[in-house]
Amino acid sequence: MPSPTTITAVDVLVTSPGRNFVTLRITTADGVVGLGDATLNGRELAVAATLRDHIVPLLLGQDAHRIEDTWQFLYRSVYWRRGPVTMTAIAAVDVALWDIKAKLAGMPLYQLLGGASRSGVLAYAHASGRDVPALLDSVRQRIEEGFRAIRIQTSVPGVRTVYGVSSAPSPTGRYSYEPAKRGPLPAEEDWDSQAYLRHIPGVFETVRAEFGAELPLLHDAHHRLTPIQAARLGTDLEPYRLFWLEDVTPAENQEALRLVRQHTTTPLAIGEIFNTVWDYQTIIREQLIDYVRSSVVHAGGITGLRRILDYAAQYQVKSGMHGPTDISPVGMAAATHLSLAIHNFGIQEYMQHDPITSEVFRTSFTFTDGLLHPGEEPGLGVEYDEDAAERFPYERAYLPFARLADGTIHDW
Ligand code: GCO
Ligand code: MG
Repeated sequence: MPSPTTITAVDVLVTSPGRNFVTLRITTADGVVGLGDATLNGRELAVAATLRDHIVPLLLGQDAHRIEDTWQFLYRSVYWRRGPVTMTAIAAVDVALWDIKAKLAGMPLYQLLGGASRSGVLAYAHASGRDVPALLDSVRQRIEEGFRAIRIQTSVPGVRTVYGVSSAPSPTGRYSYEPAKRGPLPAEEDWDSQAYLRHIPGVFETVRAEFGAELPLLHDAHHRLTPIQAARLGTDLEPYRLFWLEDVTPAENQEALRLVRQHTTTPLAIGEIFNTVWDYQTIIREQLIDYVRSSVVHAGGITGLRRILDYAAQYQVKSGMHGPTDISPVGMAAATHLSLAIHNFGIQEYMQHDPITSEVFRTSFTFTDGLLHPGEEPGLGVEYDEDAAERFPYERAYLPFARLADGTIHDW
């Protein structure tokens, strides 16, 4: 007879309601079900295969209560530790086990993580426009939807397609930018850093003039600048008092931020592509950043991200968890529980999924007056409808890549 908390079934579920998602479902002998998000945009099936072929056999027969031991076992026993595929797979297991533990405790997950440290989680929305009037309309719309913090992305004269800006206005007015395009090959975009650096400060000047000094504004440079260019941008944006400037340089070079930091007081955020606390070692210890962008999904789950955030807390660095549409509703729910509980919460990205996504994922988190709240359901508060999921089979989709005018590949 297995004990009631023995893991008896583990399913890797791939579905595509509007976009691709990978979900891990762990079931115990007593029939308690936990969900984890295993979505890695553009490489979904690599994580699904890691889970299905290598990790599921290790979980069957184990005790679902042993979260820390399972995390350490999966991290250390692989030998080829770290990396996005492995850490996303570990995250999915970790979050599913936390979901089970919280359900068994009869509590929403945030209670197990120490209880609420605040009444709700400040969320920022995306606003974008192909020109400045369209951008101002987009900001107005997000404010009407209740958002109290807004990320600004805009087209750049002379550049055809820019990260974060929809190529056509959505008929519903909904912000519906989705960079991973379905199709056999990735889309090619173009880029010009000088044109971008000339254009962006004027955009922020106009947005500030229109919406006043108090609205928190954010911007994502999406890994495209050299350190000295990034320093210039940070300096030029200082009059507009950004909440943060994100991913100014390619994230893998931690030392690059030393130069940026020497030149500007614009707060910096980085880390959505990081996987472990080791990726943050230099930039947190030297206080080169202000916000940690890692999500629960790509940084080893609640267990992995909490380690990063506890380290960050010693240096007054706060959370700014990644929350684009490629974090599934399961990942968003996990983020909301963790954000409610930790002390060093900063802000939470909330891009909002296409309404069709809710046919597969039923969530209990709410968004009111600019704040997310995870709700009071035991566990994560997410249910997965497998029948609905089967109506949306996986479709290959790639993130785009960028080339400069002379054909050189650039960071996307
Ligand atoms: C953000 C991110 C995303 C990424 C996407 C890639 O700040 O929200 O930069 O939009 O581009 O997650 O999969
Ligand atoms: Mg980003």
